[in-house]
Amino acid sequence: MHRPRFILLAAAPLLLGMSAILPAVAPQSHAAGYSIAFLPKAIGNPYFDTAFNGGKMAAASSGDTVKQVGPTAADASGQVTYIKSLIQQHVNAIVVSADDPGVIAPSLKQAMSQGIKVVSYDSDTLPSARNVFINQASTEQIGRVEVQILGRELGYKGQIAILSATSTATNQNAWIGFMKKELALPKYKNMKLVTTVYGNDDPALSTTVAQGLLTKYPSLRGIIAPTTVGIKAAAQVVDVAHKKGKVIVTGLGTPNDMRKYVKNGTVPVFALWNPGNLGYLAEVTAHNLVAGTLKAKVGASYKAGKLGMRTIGANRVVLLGPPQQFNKSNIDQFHF
Ligand code: RAM
Repeated sequence: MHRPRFILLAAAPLLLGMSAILPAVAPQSHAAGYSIAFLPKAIGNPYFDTAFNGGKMAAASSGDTVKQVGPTAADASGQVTYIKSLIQQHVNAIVVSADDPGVIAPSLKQAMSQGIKVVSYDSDTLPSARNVFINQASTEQIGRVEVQILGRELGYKGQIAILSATSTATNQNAWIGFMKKELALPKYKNMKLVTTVYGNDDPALSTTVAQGLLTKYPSLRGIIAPTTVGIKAAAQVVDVAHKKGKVIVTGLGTPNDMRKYVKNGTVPVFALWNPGNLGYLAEVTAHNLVAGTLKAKVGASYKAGKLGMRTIGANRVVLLGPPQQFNKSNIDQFHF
């Protein structure tokens, strides 16, 4: 017990002497490193890995420690188990994409009651169960744009289907709601939505349900898959079935997954945002909430590093930006 104190005292003059030649160290910068956990819908989904890479980039400049944990299948009860364990680990913030808005809400509220900041990203939970939601783009725009793309490609005629993720996903369900509103406009009167099927963001199941669509609806002209996993499976199935051009696939995909299908015409146009920037913005927001430099209040503004100033909007939602459309002429500019 006494020994270390003696060593410290004995070393003090030496340390004091050294301080003159050492660069000034700001202890606050070390203290500002927070532990922030990303909890995606499921791990093993390249979309969420890209988002997490953005989170890592933000953490590298703030000194935070980030990790990504989550269920292997997109399953809300699996997420609850992880939230409980993150509470026990006393992380400073949880960044979560909800598999179901309500199922994870009680455990997130428990986390918040213990001082953990909760930022939802990609797919929201109940607003009362998070401090801020980082929305990738306007929900209405994302939903409508996918129908607009397919309408243009099909000359506003024919049977179409939706291949979604899980039936409880907040984001997909909200987008599908706006797809239906768009489809109700007079210009789509000859386009008929025949069914919505769910591939649960699982590549094998998404492939099976995409195959099922082609068998069950031989006159099908288009598939909208508002999920990066679903659109990849649908494109593959249509391509293998030699239905390119007969069945148009669109929705939300990553340029790396879609490049081949855009070039061969199976997916002439699709949309997305920059998932890396989404993760970056979520990390910066979580950091500022933990640091107290941002209050989770409508109208509060903060510096979001390379993304510039951001303001918390209605319902405590922060918007990343407009969705991007990708086609043959621009896809080679994107690599994620
Ligand atoms: C899948 C997930 C995610 C969604 C993207 C478009 O990877 O369902 O929640 O935002 O697709």
